[in-house]
Amino acid sequence: MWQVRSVAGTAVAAPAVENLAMDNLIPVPESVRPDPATTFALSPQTSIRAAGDAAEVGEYLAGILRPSTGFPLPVRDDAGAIALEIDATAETGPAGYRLLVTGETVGLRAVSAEGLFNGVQTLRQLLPAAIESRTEQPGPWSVPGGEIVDRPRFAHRAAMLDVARHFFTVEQVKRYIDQIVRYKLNRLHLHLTDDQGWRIDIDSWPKLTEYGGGTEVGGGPGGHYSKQDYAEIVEYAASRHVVVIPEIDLPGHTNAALASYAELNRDGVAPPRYTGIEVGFSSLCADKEVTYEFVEDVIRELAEITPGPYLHIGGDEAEATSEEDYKEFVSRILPVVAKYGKTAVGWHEYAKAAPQGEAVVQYWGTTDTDPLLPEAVARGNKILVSPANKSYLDMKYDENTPLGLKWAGFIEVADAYGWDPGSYLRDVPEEAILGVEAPLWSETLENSDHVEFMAFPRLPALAELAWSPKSAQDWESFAQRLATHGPRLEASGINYYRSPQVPWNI
Ligand code: TNX
Repeated sequence: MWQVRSVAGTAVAAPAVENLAMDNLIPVPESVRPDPATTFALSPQTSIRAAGDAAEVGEYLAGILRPSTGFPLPVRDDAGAIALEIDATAETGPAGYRLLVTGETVGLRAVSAEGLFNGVQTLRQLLPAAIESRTEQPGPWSVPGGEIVDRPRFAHRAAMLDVARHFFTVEQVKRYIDQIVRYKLNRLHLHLTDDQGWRIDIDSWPKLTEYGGGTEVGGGPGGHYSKQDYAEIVEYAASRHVVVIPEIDLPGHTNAALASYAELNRDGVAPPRYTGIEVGFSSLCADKEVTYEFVEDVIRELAEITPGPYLHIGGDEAEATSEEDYKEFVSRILPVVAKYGKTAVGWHEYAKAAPQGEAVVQYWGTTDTDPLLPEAVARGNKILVSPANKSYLDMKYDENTPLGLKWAGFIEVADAYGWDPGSYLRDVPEEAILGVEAPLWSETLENSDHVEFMAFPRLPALAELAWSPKSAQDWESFAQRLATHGPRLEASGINYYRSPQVPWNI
């Protein structure tokens, strides 16, 4: 990577040429106009100018740049060669940005702090990979000259983490948030409950976590978030312009709740806790009033601690619920979600209960059509696409992948990249697509190393589908650009799969 060049007797490390180009960005920007004759260099004297709402983004940027450069990089409101400016006339849309790199300055403009934050993710990718190191590195710290104007194709660019099958701590979730934002994702869906564990405190039903949270797949100790832990995740996510979407999976996937409260069961007998990986065997009772008292308490308490607009009510694989009960149950809880001020999100089966208006239908099927979808679109629902055979980060890459499942097929990097979220669903027009999600189920995943191995590098592939204009998407180009992210991921300490489809330069 590093060539050592001797200047007047001193050894100076110079970055390899690929770092001095604007063409290795992921997601690829809407427009790039390189100025190859020009380079900006960070120096010990560089300041960051960022005032008002831009200041927090300025501090975030400084936090990335200080450890590896060893430069002080003060954030000031009056002067600085790197300038972050909120400018209502920037014409970059709500989340886009304009980045101009000259010999003397780096100027970033956006209409919002969110836009600046996205621009900062671009700027860090323009610096040498070693910028990601948390220890001081030699530099030099050059940024290639030119101009980038960029904005997202889809407003909703999500990752999902299943903290129910295996529990992940607050620190592990924060780590994942920091990783997904590098690729400009802006939603984190937390799958908080399932057969194997209930992970969020509900004060009015304390045994859910006391007992129902005390195990996980394989019989480990599990764990759960206090409301304060959850608030900490939500706040951390917000500081990185990520909205948390909490999911309580209903009426199936509820063994942890049923095991915690006998009265929720049809026969009044609590089943044992479950640590296997089968699905579709548990159900709340649609014909018991206590079910609705329980669900309302859960939704109310969760809505109270969730500032974001969405509440995900699951609805998938309710194989132990009759069709009639399923529709009755979902129809009764949808108004409860609305009562507590939230927009419902559900796995696509819940569309059987005809949610109205802006409700979000999350498609996880393995084909490009489902009769529920055009009906949902006709009602005005928004469709979130996460086809299991394209976007499921828990599917194995190939038959040799040591982690993951394979029920939806193997998903190599080119498969994750090779579809178009806007036109993939046959009977859904692009205007009805809210965005893209990359779910990561954790039946086989026990730690951050595992999470990262499955997410990287497929998450960057899906992020490009969600952010970049269709016209700029191209597998050959993506694979070349991704290759340059190997050293970047390594410098960041992110584990990843060395896919043979990518010409890694490591
Ligand atoms: C299906 S996809 C599930 C999850 C599993 C996952 C494993 C969906 C909505 N439900 O319960 O964890 O497959 O890939």
